[in-house]
Order: sequence, then C-alpha cells, then structure tokens
Amino acid sequence: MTDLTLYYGPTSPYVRKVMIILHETGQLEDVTRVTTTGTPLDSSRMPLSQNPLGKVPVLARADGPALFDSRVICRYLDARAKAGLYPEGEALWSILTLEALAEGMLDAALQMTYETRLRPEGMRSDAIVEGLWAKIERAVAMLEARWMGHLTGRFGIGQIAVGAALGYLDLRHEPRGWRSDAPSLATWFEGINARPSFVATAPPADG
Ligand SMILES: N[C@@H](CCC(=O)N[C@@H](CS)C(=O)NCC(=O)O)C(=O)O
Repeated sequence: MTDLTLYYGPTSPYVRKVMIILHETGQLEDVTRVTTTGTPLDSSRMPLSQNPLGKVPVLARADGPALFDSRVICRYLDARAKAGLYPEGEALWSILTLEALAEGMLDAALQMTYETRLRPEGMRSDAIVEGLWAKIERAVAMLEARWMGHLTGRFGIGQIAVGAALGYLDLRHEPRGWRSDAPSLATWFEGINARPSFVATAPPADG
C-alpha cells in the first residue's frame, strides 16, 4: 500500500485527468488504485465516507483528509510534484477558466449519458439532451475561436482538461461529430491524443 489511494473508474473522464497527471509527473507508483463504479441510482460501491456526493475520483491520504473533486486532486498532485502544470500570475485565471470550460463540457456530456442510459425510455427528455449538447457545441465553438493560442502553448492543466473532455465526447457521443466545425481543435486533439500519458489512459473502447 502507498500513502495515497485513488478511487478510480476506468471510463471516467474526471479520473482520467488525474491519471494523466500521475503519468506526466512520475507519481504513478505513489498511488494505490481501487476500482469502483456507481451512478446516481446506485452509490453503494462508492467511497461515501470520504465523498458523500458518491462520485469518483476521490484521493484518500494517510496524512490528511480525502480530496475531491478532480480539479482539487489535479492541483494537489501538481503541487506535490512541483510540476508547474498551472501557470503563475495573471495567466492562472485564464487557464482556470479554460479548465472550467472543459469541466462544464464533461458535466453536460455525462448528464447526457445518464439521461439516455439511466432513465426508462418513456421518461427521457429529448429537449434536455439537446439542451446539454448545445452547451457542448457552444464550448467547442469557443475553443476553436478563442483558445487555440493557449492550447498550442505550454502543456499544462488546460490541455489535460480539454483533451479529457474531447476524449469523452469520442467515447460516448462520437456520432454527434464535434469535429465538423472545429478543424483546428480536431488537429490539436490528434496531437495531444498521441502523447504517452493520453495513450496510457485511453478509456477501454467497450467501456
Ligand atoms: N465534479 C466531479 C465530477 C465527478 C463525477 O461526476 N464522476 C462520475 C464518474 S464519471 C461519478 O462518479 N458519477 C457517479 C454519480 O454521479 O453518482 C469531479 O470533477 O470529480
């Protein structure tokens, strides 16, 4: 056992961000992984005593309280390794906003997945699913129009968050074709997706 335990789901894009940071910062061996899954319909296998919200990732620590959510864990691991994945000064606020944009894409994409997978057919709302997808479309358009300068700059949390979000769109919502109006973003994603930390953490295709 190590001093850090990561409650982990193999297809969770939130967990994937944490795993990418562990790979990038050489901390993989410092963390014991416990695989678990859950949904809002069944949280029984989730680490509820550490995170009452019943979500993963959670990082349990021998020398302090457990950490969640993924943004907190990513920042903690970066600080622990002194990796510099977050810029200092004024640039930090832009990058945290980029991270928040990617997180919002993930939240909308996961809700779409839950809406279609968890609800009985007669109770599903196409209007909600389409409204969620519209959020993602607007976010992709903004990434294409305004954020390519950041994304093609120094590697850090912004690239990790956006890369994980786009990877999840491919995993769960590939037929929607997010690339069609975002050629620069699509080209950038191809490059980042070939990075060893992204290859090593790619979700199982049948997950
Ligand atoms: N904001 C959280 C979201 C985490 C999250 O929603 N994780 C999903 C797995 S992809 C989960 O645990 N879902 C179970 C549930 O919502 O009950 C984070 O960034 O860690």
